[in-house]
Amino acid sequence: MAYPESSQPAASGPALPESQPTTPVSDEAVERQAARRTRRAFLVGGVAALAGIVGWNWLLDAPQEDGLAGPLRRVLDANGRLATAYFRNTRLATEFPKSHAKPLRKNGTEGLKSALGAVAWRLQVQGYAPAGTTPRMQEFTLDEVKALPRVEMTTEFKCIEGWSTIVTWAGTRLSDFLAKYPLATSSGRPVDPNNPPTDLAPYVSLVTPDKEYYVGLEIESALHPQTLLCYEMNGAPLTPEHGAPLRLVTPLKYGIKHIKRIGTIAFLDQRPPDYWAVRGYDWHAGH
Ligand SMILES: Nc1nc2c(c(=O)[nH]1)N[C@H]1C(S)=C(S)[C@@H](COP(=O)(O)O)O[C@H]1N2
Ligand SMILES: [Mo]
Repeated sequence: MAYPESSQPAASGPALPESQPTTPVSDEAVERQAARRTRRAFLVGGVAALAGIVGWNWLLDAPQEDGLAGPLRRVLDANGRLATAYFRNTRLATEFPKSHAKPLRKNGTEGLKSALGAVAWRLQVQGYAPAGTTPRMQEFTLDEVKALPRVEMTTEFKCIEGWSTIVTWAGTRLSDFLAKYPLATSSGRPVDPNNPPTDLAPYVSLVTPDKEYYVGLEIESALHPQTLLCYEMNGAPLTPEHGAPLRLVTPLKYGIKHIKRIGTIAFLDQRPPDYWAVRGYDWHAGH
């Protein structure tokens, strides 16, 4: 199949994603918009400066800790702990207006070839266990996953073959799932940067029910706020080809990591095998 937006044949190995052509806009329209933006920036900037002066005086009046105003010190400490613990090299993927979403092509059928009994399907989760102990196993129905907070996001899905599509996804954050069901820690406590670092599993493995497709993630990616256990695409329930009943969506990574039809999730102390990494692609597959 030839895809017009890709200059690389699909079989030629990893291709860099290309920027997609956007709707052409006249110079005049661009200038009008720029002028509006500048006016708004002045206004927003002025309000921010005022808030800054008021806030700054409040901060300077507060008692000092470590040569820094107390409230500032505490915020920096808390954020610093979280950031250094989990989001050292992280950013957020750009989100788009929902109206930009387009149908996503079907790509990749490993692990989807056998019939899936919708009634029999359960998400199996293997908890993180200290070495030499038997891990906890817990089963979840789709309804239990759907009972968690629903998050919707419109992000760009990028396949390593060189094409991309903006898609609206809905599901639950893997981090929210783990807040309710604390299976990523050996203590069974929710993820918390104040816990000893060894309490948290460094890796996650996701495998289809038939074990034909499998993905490995670092825990930082699994806990990222845009990493979803996803059950809806472009406003409709996921179809089997797109990974029903549950797939992974993690928009800072290429499509190869967005495993469709998740059967088992396991929290591990070793980097798990990954379908495309064992075939020569980068294990992290970030972009
Ligand atoms: N189970 C499973 N998940 C998979 C694949 C696969 O072959 N099997 N292919 C991956 C690749 S390479 C891509 S680009 C996306 C495509 O998702 P889509 O079919 O919903 O577009 O699924 C990913 N997840
Ligand atoms: Mo892909």
